[in-house]
Amino acid sequence: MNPALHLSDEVAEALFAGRPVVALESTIISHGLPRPRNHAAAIEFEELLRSTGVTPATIAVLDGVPRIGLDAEGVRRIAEEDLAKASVRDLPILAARGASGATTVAATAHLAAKAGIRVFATGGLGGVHRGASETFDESADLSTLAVTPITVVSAGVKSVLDIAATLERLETYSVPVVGLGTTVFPSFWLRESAFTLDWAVDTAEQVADVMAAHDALGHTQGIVVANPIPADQAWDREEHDRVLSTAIGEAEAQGIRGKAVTPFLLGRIVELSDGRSLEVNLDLARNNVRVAGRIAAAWAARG
Ligand code: PSU
Ligand code: MN
Repeated sequence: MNPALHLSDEVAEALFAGRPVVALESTIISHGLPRPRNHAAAIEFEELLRSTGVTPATIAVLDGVPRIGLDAEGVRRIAEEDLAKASVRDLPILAARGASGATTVAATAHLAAKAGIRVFATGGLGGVHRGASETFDESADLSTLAVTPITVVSAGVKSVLDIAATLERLETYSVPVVGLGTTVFPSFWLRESAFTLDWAVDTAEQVADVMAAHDALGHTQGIVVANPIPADQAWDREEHDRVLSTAIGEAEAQGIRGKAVTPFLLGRIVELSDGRSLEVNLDLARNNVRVAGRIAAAWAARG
């Protein structure tokens, strides 16, 4: 085991015994959901997994130590403290300085894979931002998935991003993208985007089949499972379109740049929708956590 990582006893025992484990990120808690709902959500995501016999591994860097699996105090800290938003490149700096950070999809995937975890649940992936041909603003989530063997369950990407460019990048990086029960790529709060996928799978077992074949071929990229929110939980499309265009306009007008863009938009969208987008965000995240638990169980069952 990598000595730079700290695994909780719960996670270490589950991995050692070959029981299912699902990684959970901390940026969604620290920077993606408002307080105090974020703390309740972090606890709930973990309990959703434990209640089905799957071990949750919430990941964050606390006082310089990359932690794979947090205790209750660690979960409280990612929800209540003003932590840095940490991508892969920040990990050595946090470690050297004894600092703390909430890990993005990229940093969570990187640390989870180093710990031997194969399945990860998040809300939405980061991707290529609108205007990226000028700003070069493309999430390290994509370049990290190019080199990190982990299966990430997400509800696609938000339409605040350039979805077409994001899917092109995943193709360039040879990251398989499979829709769960659909060949329409979802756009986070909505079940659909304007973009289709080449492949759909119907069950967690079929995702595990893809993972096994990926390994057998010697592939070391990540795999993206695009899991649309159930229809009765999706956001109203008209309100969605209206709120997003307002939030994107504000970000541009205020000159929000770089890693501040995603948290700014997420926060404004919750405010502009009177919290409706938040309920949808929580529902899709719960749904991803449950699906990831089933995939981890199917994977563990193969020994
Ligand atoms: N998308 C969401 N919710 C989130 C994020 C993305 O719908 O909370 C977070 C994730 O942690 C993701 C990060 O890894 O934002 C991407 O940020 P950036 O675009 O700065 O790479
Ligand atoms: Mn960025």
